[in-house]
Amino acid sequence: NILVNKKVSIIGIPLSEGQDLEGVHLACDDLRRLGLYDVIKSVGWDYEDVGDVKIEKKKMHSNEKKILLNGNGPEKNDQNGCVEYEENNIYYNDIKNIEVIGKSSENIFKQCDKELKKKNFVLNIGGDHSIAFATILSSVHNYENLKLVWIDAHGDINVPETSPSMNYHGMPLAHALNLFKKKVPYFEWAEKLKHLKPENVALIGIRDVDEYEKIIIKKSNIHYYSMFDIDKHGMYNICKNALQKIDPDNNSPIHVSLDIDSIDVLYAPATGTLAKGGLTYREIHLLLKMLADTKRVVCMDLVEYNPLMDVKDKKLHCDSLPIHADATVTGKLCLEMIARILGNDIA
Ligand code: NNH
Ligand code: MN
Ligand code: MN
Ligand code: MN
Repeated sequence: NILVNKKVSIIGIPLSEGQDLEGVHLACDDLRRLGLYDVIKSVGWDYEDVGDVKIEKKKMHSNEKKILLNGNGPEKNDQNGCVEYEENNIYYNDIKNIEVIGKSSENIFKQCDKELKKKNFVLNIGGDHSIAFATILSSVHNYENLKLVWIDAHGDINVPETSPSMNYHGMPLAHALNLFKKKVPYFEWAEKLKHLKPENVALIGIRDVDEYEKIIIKKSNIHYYSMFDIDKHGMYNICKNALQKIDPDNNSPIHVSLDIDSIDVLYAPATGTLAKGGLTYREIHLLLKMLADTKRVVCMDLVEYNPLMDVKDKKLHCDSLPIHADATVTGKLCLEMIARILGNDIA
């Protein structure tokens, strides 16, 4: 294992402003209550809970500066696979809650940076997927040649010009890849940082991708695997292929960004943007086990779990982890996945 400490830094990131629903900010406390610490200990790791990152409240401005784009609504050009934008009066500070997200992201970056420097396994519990811009830049900053496995029903690779919702949680992958054409307000702190390279990225599980996002994905040089690819080849082969593509030498550190909506609604009903036809219980466990078996995962984001939407679970005989008896379906799965990525080998 490249992490000799066998210690997990737990970072709670109750940021929910990247999407429209209440509740994702409760996930970290919910998992703490359901047995997060006992689960980590039960698979042979020590832990250090560094608490929650401060989420900055929006302040009122009399003269909010607006950054004007050159854009006329997204315009696609299928022939050469380019996405072109023309004159259109979209302002980057029309991204919903961009002040809260940008300022809080700096706090996230600093906290992750501090924990990664300890050579701990850094577990970032969201919050929505907005947190991933800062966590990934932090991993890129700390680990030479970092690889990223992004597990999601969605691409999260919209740029503001193509976003149908102006919700930032649909954009963090594009932002981390430096695909935004303009500077984003409140993200000045990140402008000089190293960004992610597309050839180091595998996107797995996609099935709900916006029209222009498809073009961005194809054009971007990232490696991507839709649900159809998983249906056709099976998760074992998909994961093997993805790792081979992003890390042919088998020696690089890996950041996993896990959106709970990648998993089928049957097994993970508690998330804001449900998309049918997702990963099965076995598929997500196999994927996480194969990633754990590399012994090179250094950081994981677990995002978009909304405890307010969760449903009651039955206690099953196979629930061997020390999870609280009243755990709900999605909450329990979150803890199982954390155990899995740390290397819970049996069954
Ligand atoms: N693609 C949509 C958007 O950009 C939805 C994104 N929603 C997610 N992403 N949950 O993981 O608004
Ligand atoms: Mn996502
Ligand atoms: Mn998603
Ligand atoms: Mn969606």
